[in-house]
Amino acid sequence: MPENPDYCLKCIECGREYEIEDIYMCECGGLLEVFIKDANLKFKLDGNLRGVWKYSSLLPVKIDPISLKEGSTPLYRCRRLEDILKDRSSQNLRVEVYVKHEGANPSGSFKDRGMTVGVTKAIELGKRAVACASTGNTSASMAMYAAKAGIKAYVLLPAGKVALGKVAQALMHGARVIGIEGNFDQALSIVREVCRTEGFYLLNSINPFRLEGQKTIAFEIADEIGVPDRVILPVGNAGNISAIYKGFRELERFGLTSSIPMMTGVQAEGANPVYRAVKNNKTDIDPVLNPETVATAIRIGQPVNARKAIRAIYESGGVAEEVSDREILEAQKLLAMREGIGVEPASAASIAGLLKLGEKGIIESGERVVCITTGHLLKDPETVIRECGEPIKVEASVDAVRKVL
Ligand code: AN7
Repeated sequence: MPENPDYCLKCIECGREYEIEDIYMCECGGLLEVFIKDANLKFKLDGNLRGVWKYSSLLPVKIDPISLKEGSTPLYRCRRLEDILKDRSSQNLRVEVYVKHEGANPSGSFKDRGMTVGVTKAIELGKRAVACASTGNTSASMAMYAAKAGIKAYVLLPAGKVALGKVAQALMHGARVIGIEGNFDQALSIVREVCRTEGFYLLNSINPFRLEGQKTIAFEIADEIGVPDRVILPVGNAGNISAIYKGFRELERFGLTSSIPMMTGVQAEGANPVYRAVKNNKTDIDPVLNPETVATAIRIGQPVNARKAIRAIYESGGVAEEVSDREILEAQKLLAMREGIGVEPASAASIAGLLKLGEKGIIESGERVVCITTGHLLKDPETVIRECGEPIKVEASVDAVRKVL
């Protein structure tokens, strides 16, 4: 049995606390988060990663988890990236760079950390079906955990705008997959209403329990190398940056660490509401009505967790950055070819952001930086073929092959 903490749901706007768990928003309209009131910590930050449930004494569930052994992802020191940063900067920039590769999770993205907690909560609350809108990875992960739990899964996708690998996963794991003629933001607003009328459990990142699983990214980083100076990650619906920040805050609150990294969010130029809000010193976003980017995972114009994310950035002294599709695709290639780490375009936004912030002098010498690569290369094979071209084809002879070596 998990050693569950004493917790409640708390509104980030008005501070109201709820003991009931089957809600997604405060009555005032504010976002909720799980507030861990007290915990009896049964784990140590000893470098021994054993997955999400190592940290069960800070995870708000009361039953045995629905788990596929998520988490415990590799953290790579990337010395070639360090050299590239130095070469591109004007002032001999010396930065320690790590990549935490969340593509190594069971479904190939960080969403599994959230879904193991979210689907467990669905079972705990007696739900028979879960649902989400998705740019792809959430649906793949939710379908997989719903299959493991033996409950139904309903998925709404922006038709024609989801990478092939993700659709394949949602279908094969048995979700009911519905494409809508609209974007992610519209799909989310529809699925919220459908969940209300049908009694499905909503597993988008507006669900505060899902983010609790994702905060274990912070726990694992601190477990392995201590608290870094900066964490850089792609921002779409803005749940993950909020979750990781919360994770670091909890470690500090419970006396396990004594600092917080600068939370650094990277968006695509065509889907950049959080970047624009931070640039203009605002606490809320103006939606982007027609978001567009090659990084379809983060093709989101109205992130529901924007207010949490913007707080995370301000309170931690971090920044937001935007990168072009070209910068994203170049960073994807660089990481694959120079470090041997294969990621999908959205994940490469974190690397593109690292390089850009290094060149601008915002990242300083001496910093220890962790970039989160959120999803695996195989999620989006079509973009890879468009970038790299088809393999060379020759007749079946040694001569023909030798000619093209
Ligand atoms: C690879 O699957 O929103 O800022 O519906 O798949 O927490 O939303 C995916 C998001 C980054 C952004 N990288 O994370 C979905 C979905 C990858 C992603 C993000 C997503 P959030």
